[in-house]
Amino acid sequence: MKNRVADILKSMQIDPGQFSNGNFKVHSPIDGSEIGTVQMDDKASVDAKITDAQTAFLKWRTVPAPRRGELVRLLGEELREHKDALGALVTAECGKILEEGKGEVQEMVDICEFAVGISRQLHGLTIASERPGHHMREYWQPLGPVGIISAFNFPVAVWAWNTALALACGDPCIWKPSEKTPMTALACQALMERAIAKFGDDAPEGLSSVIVGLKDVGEQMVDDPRIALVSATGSTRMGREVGPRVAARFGKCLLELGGNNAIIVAPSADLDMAIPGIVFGAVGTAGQRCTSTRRLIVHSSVYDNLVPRLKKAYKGIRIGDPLATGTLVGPVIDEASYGGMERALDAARAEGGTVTGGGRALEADYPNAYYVQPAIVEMPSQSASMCEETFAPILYIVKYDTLDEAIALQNDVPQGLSSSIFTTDVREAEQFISAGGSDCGIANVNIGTSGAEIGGAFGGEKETGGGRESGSDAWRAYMRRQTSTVNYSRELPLAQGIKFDLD
Ligand code: UN1
Repeated sequence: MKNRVADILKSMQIDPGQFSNGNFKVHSPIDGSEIGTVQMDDKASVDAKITDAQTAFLKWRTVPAPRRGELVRLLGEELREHKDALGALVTAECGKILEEGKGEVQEMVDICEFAVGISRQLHGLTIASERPGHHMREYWQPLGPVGIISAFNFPVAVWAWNTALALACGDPCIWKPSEKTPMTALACQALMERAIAKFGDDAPEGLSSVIVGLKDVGEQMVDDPRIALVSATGSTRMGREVGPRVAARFGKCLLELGGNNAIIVAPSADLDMAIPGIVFGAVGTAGQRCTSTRRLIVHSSVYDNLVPRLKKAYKGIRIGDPLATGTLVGPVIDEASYGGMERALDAARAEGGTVTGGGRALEADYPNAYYVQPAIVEMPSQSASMCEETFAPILYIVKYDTLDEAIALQNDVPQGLSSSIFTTDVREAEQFISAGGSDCGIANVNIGTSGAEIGGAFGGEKETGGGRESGSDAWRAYMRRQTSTVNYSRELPLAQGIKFDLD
């Protein structure tokens, strides 16, 4: 695997030698082998990077936004050029199949293009003033350095969603990637540096940097008051630590945490569409997307038709080397993740569930990697273990009789990221996306829960953390709102009609 990774790096004109003298080993989940080493940051180097970002901010905020967008355009070009190689590096480091690795890089290209447009649209409002001869306006100003914390499962796209918008908005970025995927992060930084070199002098030193390390360097970034916004993607447990720490210093936080996403399959559902949608949602990325389908809420009239067809589809899923063509499910990230899956399946059994699948796969071929058989778990009712997010390919199935009951089940978990319904009944579809319907940030009809496009705002409610990234007006999180009232008259009337006469 090491040689393969070296070839991938070389094809991006990145010297593999830079991954040979570090003090931290990186392993591929594909076969568990070491693929390189990286140098960890320490307290002093993290501090220096934050200082540089703060200095960079003072300059970058004055560069006109459409010019800032030009840097993002150049980054997008680099990513487009190296899509296949970066996609393969993502696969080698996090184990998702190559199609999904490349798809992730495509998402990066898409957000760059979106952010270039946004760089000409950082618009505020004009607001009617109650005072004669006054104008009231709202401006959006650059915020300050943005700290990005990302997870192993989307090792590069999450950075791009944040960085593309943050740079267009006038904010330098410091990225703390997962310690499981530092090489893809450093490769992205190399592409960013190339884009900066092409862009020219307006880009100050320290505009984009990566900090490599464990929890301590992340905490240092989270606690530093110079980091204006902490955008953190990962588990709810991580968010529970990060959120209050940032709040304690009145910093801003954008949280993208756990999901526990359900698909409702209604009596009128087109099962030929629903089945591939469910399978991709549940086993894609080996169940390690925050948008993965974890629960299936099936109308009792279609249950006996759908579930056997699903089990048959699961039997045909090709598990194996995610770099090989035709593989649909690669390994889970590590042993702990496999253990978590097994524990969740045991808990489901104890709660009366019937498990089909599960267990380790390909152990003889890959003794040091963790391939698993995706599992379907038929549950008598929505139990406690179904309310937890296990980052593995487990799909729990429960029955329902009325749509109200299905929506209540869908909403009755602590997380609120993504949801969907398969129905051909317009009344049901509209009810699902009404005020009394799904309580999630994403509510889809006749597509699965995962695979959101970048044009929409991405994120969710409740324990998902409430943040929104990517499209729509998510750019506003990276800016500070400024209300400005200008008096162009020769009088000084006070608001609320207050008289304050000096004689
Ligand atoms: C994540 O799993 O962290 O909707 C993000 C999707 C992707 C993003 C997932 N566009 O599945």
